[in-house]
Amino acid sequence: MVVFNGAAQAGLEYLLTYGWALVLVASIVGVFVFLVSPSQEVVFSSSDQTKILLKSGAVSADGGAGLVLQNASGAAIKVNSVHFFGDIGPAAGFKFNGAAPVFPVAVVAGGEMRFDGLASNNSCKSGGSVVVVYTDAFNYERVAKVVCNGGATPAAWYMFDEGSGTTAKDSSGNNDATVAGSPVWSSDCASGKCLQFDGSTTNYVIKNAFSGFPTTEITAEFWIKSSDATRDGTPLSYASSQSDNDFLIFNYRGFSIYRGSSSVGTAVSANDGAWHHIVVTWRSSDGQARLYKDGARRYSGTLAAGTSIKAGGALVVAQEQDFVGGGFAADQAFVGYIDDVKIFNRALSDFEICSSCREHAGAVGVTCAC
Ligand SMILES: [Ca+2]
Ligand SMILES: [Ca+2]
Repeated sequence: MVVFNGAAQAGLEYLLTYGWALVLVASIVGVFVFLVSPSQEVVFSSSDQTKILLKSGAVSADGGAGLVLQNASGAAIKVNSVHFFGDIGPAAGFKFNGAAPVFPVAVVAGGEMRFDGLASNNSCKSGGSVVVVYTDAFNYERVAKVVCNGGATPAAWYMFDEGSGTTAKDSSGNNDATVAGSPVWSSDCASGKCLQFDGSTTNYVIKNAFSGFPTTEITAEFWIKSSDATRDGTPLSYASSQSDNDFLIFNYRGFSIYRGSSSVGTAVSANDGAWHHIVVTWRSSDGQARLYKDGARRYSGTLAAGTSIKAGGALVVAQEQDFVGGGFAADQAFVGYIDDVKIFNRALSDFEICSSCREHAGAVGVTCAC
């Protein structure tokens, strides 16, 4: 029961009677502020943020020739205006889908929005964002904001597209790794080539010592496919002189996240024989630990608040380390396929992780649940 005194009751009645007018005035003021202050940060409802997506990842949008967004709204839209924040652009000669933009520009469902001639070409990693104002299929004007991967410099990005050899190139340029043993280079992948592991302790990918491993905030993401029902398959382990489980994603039959001597169980599995996008984030400040599966946040808890991962350790893909760079056990080895492993120095947002899921979901028949 809520009891109002006379003044509050009068205020409530006033709000109920005239609230619509206040909302209208606030909306007009908001639109006006947006129009006159394009550099101002704008906050929009999350429902609209999934409609316009960075098409091919947060670092390189299309391989060096511009920035590509996608109309993921499920219907044709009309783009009324585009606003860039941060140092993205546009510069002289700015083009939208190959031509000088004359708004509104129609974009079919699933269609591309390709921006060329940007001031900081192809750099939707520089802390910027793109705001797209568009009219949807119901003739409503909507606003979608695409946040670039600001501040999240990848500490490593293994695409496993080499297809042969003993080097797994780090596309971020920091930590090329060694492919040990004889995992199979496969074409059944989320993107390009990937590696298939058979669960033997001699097959893995290692970077020892890893340069610049995140210490107080991290995102680890990868695509995996496994149908193994017997092992505590480990996609990723980082061991340091501080702990052999300094940062560990353990057991695809029911993932646990280890942070040194602490761990949490998520009860989320990924061994049903289908591809899955798995992302784990952790930050020291409040211990927030999250696990995402196929774009959806499936676990959120608290883990090792106030502690730090120790730099200078070893990152191993497909084995669980019991000392730095070794101590593998067959019953904890990964069986199956791994592709597109990324490590970031920041806990990525729900939106960024959703965008990352959609990057390769279509190729492997995954519907991102976000
Ligand atoms: Ca790949
Ligand atoms: Ca261990």
